[in-house]
Amino acid sequence: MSDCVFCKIVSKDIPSDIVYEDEMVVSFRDLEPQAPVHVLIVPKKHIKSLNDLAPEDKDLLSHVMVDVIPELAKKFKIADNGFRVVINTGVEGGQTVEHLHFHLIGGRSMQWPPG
Ligand code: D5M
Repeated sequence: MSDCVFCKIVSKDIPSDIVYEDEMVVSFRDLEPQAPVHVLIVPKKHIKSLNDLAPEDKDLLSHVMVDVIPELAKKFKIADNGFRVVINTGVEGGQTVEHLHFHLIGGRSMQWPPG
């Protein structure tokens, strides 16, 4: 999508601090970090939100959960102490960028409930 900021990061049309990339996803540091470790995992395919997944996206989702998040958690040394994965969805879910993304946040104790 030509006006999507995360598509522009995927295509390298705008810069980002990329920490991981493979054929399905790119991961980069969040511009507004909420913790010592805060990276976004973004599918290369433009999917608007969790509401817009199709059956063919199952491999992508399992890749993110089974491969990418554990690898990044190890890379940033947050696997043992724990971390949080957040998928804000829609207006009331707090989603501000309409391209599906997973926040991987760690390096401090988290609060519950979220704001
Ligand atoms: O989260 C969207 C997140 O995306 C928010 O934490 C800021 C981050 N963001 C927005 N633009 C950029 C760029 N260009 N680089 C890195 N991070 C960015 P949401 O869940 O939609 O509220």
